[in-house]
Amino acid sequence: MALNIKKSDFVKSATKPSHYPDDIYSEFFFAGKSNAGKSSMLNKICNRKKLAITSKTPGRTQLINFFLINNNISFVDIPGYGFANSPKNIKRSWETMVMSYLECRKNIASMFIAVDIRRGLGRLDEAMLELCEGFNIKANIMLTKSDKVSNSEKFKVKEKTKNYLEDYENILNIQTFSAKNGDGVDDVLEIIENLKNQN
Ligand SMILES: Nc1nc2c(ncn2[C@@H]2O[C@H](COP(=O)(O)OP(=O)(O)OP(=O)(O)O)[C@@H](O)[C@H]2O)c(=O)[nH]1
Ligand SMILES: [Mg+2]
Repeated sequence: MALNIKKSDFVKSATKPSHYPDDIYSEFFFAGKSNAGKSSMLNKICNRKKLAITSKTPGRTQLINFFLINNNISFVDIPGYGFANSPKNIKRSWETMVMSYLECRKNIASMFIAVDIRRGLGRLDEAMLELCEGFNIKANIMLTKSDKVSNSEKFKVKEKTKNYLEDYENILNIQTFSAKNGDGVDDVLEIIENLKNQN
């Protein structure tokens, strides 16, 4: 069964744990390289245009943004990593923000990691996967912007990614996704439905 999202609300933005909302609901967070399409994915699955702010300018999401879904599931849009020429102080504040999120948050059910299908997995995506493995967080790889490539290319990248990640034990799913044509939306909703009561 797939999750039916009837209601989605922005709760708050935070930079540190003392500002987070209560950790009472199963939480799914959206990570990925800057500009990979995290915020667009969140909006698409909630069927909302501007719930999370999206932008052509990489590095748009600079805070940890919390959303409440159907009054009983939590979604979190975390800042992207690795936008070109990001200065050292931004890198450091990203690390502090994300590390403390991963360390403190007890209600994390799973993560969705957005990877632009035209670029494929990068070094920083692998670092993120390893980081999550260390925290025992299961990951779902979303190959985003799939509307930009042919069906055969979609298949090819998916298989390649699957083979490449064979040794990772914390990968649950590898899916293509498009915020433009809805590819993968039902799969994401099904993944969430299946995981939401497991932690
Ligand atoms: N064609 C196409 N464009 C997309 C898709 N998803 C996102 N985009 C575009 O990619 C750009 C970045 O999207 P965002 O959702 O803001 O990306 P993000 O990962 O949240 O970026 P940061 O918050 O900066 O880390 C925007 O111009 C979107 O319109 C998609 O599925 N298809
Ligand atoms: Mg964003």
